[in-house]
This record gives sequence, structure tokens and C-alpha cells, in this order.
Amino acid sequence: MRFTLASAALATIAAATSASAQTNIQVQVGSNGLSFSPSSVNASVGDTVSFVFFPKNHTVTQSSFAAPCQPLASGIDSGFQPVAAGATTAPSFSLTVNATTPLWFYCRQSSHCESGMVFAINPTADKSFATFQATAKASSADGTPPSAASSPSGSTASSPSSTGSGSSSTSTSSPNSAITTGARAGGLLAALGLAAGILL
Ligand SMILES: *[C@@H]1O[C@H](CO)[C@@H](O)[C@H](O)[C@H]1NC(C)=O
Ligand SMILES: *[C@@H]1O[C@H](CO)[C@@H](O)[C@H](O)[C@H]1NC(C)=O
Ligand SMILES: *[C@@H]1O[C@H](CO)[C@@H](O)[C@H](O)[C@H]1NC(C)=O
Ligand SMILES: [Cu+2]
Repeated sequence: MRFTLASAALATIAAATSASAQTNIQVQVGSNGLSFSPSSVNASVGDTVSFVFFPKNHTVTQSSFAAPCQPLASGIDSGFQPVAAGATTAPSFSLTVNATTPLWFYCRQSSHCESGMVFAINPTADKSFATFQATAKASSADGTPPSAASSPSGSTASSPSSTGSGSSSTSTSSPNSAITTGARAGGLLAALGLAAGILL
């Protein structure tokens, strides 16, 4: 009896913890060549994904699975985030995940997407990060996906407004007041410290 009650209490605590946990997932943009690190993440509804920009001049831009290197209409876009080599501060951009459906992103700096600079949230076995990145690398310089590998995107593209929201460190007003965690420019060391803290 005592054991049963204790187990029930622990189960309740575990359920409450998992239901309320809101993780901030850190992603580095361009810290390791033309790539996102990590290149894909699993996120739960309510989680935030924070992108920290490293030198060069990258973006985080939402696309579709079928056309990795083309912007999704009304999708999330950080805009260009130029960072000089040797800079001591880094801009950041964050978005809130509010659906478990896959979300697809790329960097729209010239030729970066075609080099494979893409990122995914909640890819699936069917729509894998590997396939998404392969499609990106096979895209034309203007971002057109290879016709053989593409399928009509209209039926599969989800409405960005229903899958996430973003905020930028560079915008002065947020297009969506529902955002709870905004991005702001911060010290690179502070941002990395936060990442380390979360890992701990
Ligand atoms: C995400 O979840 C899938 C399926 O559960 C798993 O195979 C994959 O390794 C996970 N990816 C990461 C980055 O945790
Ligand atoms: C960043 O890249 C964009 C697009 O190529 C360009 O228009 C912009 O001038 C660049 N910014 C800097 C500071 O280099
Ligand atoms: C997702 O986020 C957007 C913007 O914050 C919001 O309008 C929408 O209602 C959210 N959707 C869900 C399912 O929570
Ligand atoms: Cu880039």
C-alpha cells in the first residue's frame, strides 16, 4: 500500500514535470562551416529554439520539405545576421514550437542552402533530415528543387502561423504579441554559457 502510494505520487510528479517542461534548445548557426549545429532537433509544443549566429552572414528562413531552398509563404525568417570575424557578441533569434509537425529551415545567403545549410525541427522517418538536405544540395542556384525529387508542395506545406512563431533580435516590433520568449542580442559568451547551463 505504501509502495503503491509512493509510486503513484512519483508518477504524478513525472507527468506534471513532462507536461510543464519548456525547454530552450540552442542551435548554433555557422559555428562549424555552412551548417546548423545541431542540424536537427526534436522539440515539444511550448519549447523554444534559439539560434545563435556565428561569423559570416546567415539567416534562419522557413521553407517546405519539398523546396528546401525557397522561402515558405508567410514563413519565419530571421533576416540576415551579419557577424564579423572575431566579433565578441552574437545576435540571436528564437521561435516557439507549438505543433509537433515537422518544421523546415535553411540559410538564404547565396549558395549556402545548396551547400546543405539546412535545419529541421521534428523530422520524421518519412520526411527525414537526410532527404531534406539531399534535396537542398540538388537544388538550382536560384533555389529551385530538382523536379524529379519534388512533389507538389501546396498540399504538404503547413501554415506557418499555426506551427510556430518567431521573433528577431533586429526587429523593433514583434508581428505577433503571443510570443513569450523573444530574442535579443547578447554576449556570445553569455549565450554559450546559457547553452552549457542547459546541458548541465
Ligand atoms: C528525434 O526522435 C526520433 C524518433 O523518436 C529519433 O530517432 C531521433 O534520434 C531524435 N533526434 C534527436 C536529435 O534527438
Ligand atoms: C549580408 O548578406 C546580404 C545578402 O547577401 C547582403 O545584402 C548584406 O549586405 C550582407 N550584410 C553584410 C553586413 O555583409
Ligand atoms: C502557435 O503560435 C501562434 C503564434 O504564437 C498562435 O497564433 C497559434 O495559436 C499557436 N497554435 C497553437 C496550436 O498553439
Ligand atoms: Cu548561411
